[in-house]
Amino acid sequence: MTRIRKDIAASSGAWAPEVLWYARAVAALNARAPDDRTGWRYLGAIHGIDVAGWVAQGIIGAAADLPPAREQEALFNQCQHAGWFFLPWHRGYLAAFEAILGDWIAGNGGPADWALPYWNYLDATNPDARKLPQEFRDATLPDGTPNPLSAPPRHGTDTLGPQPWLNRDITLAAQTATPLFTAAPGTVGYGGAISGFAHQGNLTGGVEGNPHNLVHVMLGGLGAQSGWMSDPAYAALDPIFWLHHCNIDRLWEAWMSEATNQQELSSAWKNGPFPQQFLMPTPADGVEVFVPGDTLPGARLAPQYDDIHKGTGIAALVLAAAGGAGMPPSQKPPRDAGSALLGASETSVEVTGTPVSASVEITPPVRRLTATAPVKQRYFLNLEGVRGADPSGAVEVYLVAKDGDGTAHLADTLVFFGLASASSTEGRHAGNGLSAAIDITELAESLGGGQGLQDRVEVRLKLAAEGAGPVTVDKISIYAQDQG
Ligand SMILES: [Cu+2]
Repeated sequence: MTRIRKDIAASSGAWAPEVLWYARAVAALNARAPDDRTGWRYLGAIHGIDVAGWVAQGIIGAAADLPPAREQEALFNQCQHAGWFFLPWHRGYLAAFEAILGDWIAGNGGPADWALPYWNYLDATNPDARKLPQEFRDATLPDGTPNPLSAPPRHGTDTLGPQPWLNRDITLAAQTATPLFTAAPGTVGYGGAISGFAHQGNLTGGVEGNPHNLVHVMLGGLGAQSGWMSDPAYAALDPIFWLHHCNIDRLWEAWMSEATNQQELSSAWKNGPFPQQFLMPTPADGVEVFVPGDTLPGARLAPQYDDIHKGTGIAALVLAAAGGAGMPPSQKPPRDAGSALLGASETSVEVTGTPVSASVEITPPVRRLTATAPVKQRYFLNLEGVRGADPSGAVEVYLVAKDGDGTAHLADTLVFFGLASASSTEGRHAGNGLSAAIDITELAESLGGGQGLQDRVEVRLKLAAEGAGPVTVDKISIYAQDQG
């Protein structure tokens, strides 16, 4: 039996059978006990759980309702963010979820091949693509009973795009701008930098930053009182989470279909992480191990999509001779492209609603990164060790021209999904904060009057949302990578 995942917008009119079956399954799984491995709350806790918060919000009655501590240690709080396991972990998670829901649906009169729909929010051919699907907003199901798809608290927007509190749009730029899956230190790769088992790793990947993190926060909102989608310890309890991640997974599938993109295939990645491995429940209430290699095309957890071109930025027809879609071959870094640290700020900065300045002194690298010189380089600005108390944070990053009028130019707005959990010193994998990089090559060159990077780069930081809690940035660094 093959499950084929379809665009939720493809069915004309609301409440297509696959969506109605999804809603019924959500309600049924919600009724299962918190220690039932096939229950809604157990599945959500695999992504993340804040036990005290779940009790306080009435999601569970008491901590004692949860499975034994050893089982929680092994299965809860597994989600992988800010590292190269982000995409394969979430792919295995979706597969386990789809199998469990599909099992209930098939057993209750629904189709045997039910598949999770995806939310194709960047489909330019659909004017309503960015609107939260109607089924996730209606108060009731067609039969008048409460709708579990619209119940979770969402304090952001119903239409994805720039907001007064988040001046950044979702894009498909990562689909064509990042041909390497794994980022060299301090650079942007499609899937993130090398990491171990990391609830919050150390460097966010291109597609994870945008659109993934932005969609979470646009739906959930920013600030202390944000909705579930803005917090990894609650996000997977919101049924829209699964349609969002299904689309992120489809973006990866599309990216891998482009022959010039370089998917990570090392055994450290394919068989990782070690010693702690990824565990998922099965429909029969068992537990199964999976490794990232199981999620690659053709492997046992590979998904099937009706289409991987619409709204993915990857054209259906790629001319082999052109070197790939949207990117001239000269810009593609070689497979083993290294990176070099050019400089870093001396002290940490506290970011609030009022712009704060910091500067990075550039030390020209002693040797070129590769033997072939002269080589054009790309420059990356990194915010490292970003911490804060809000569930997620958003920081506007500006570069300031040294000469001239000193105008600040927006380089990017970085969204840090799971800020609080990455800052908490409790738990096994947290406490180091989050890191993200921005490719500043073009902006730095225009500010430097064509002379490349200036000796001293002036950076200005400010929170995107008014009233959000302060964010600390441990270090601002600049890395260079040969353009190849
Ligand atoms: Cu997510």
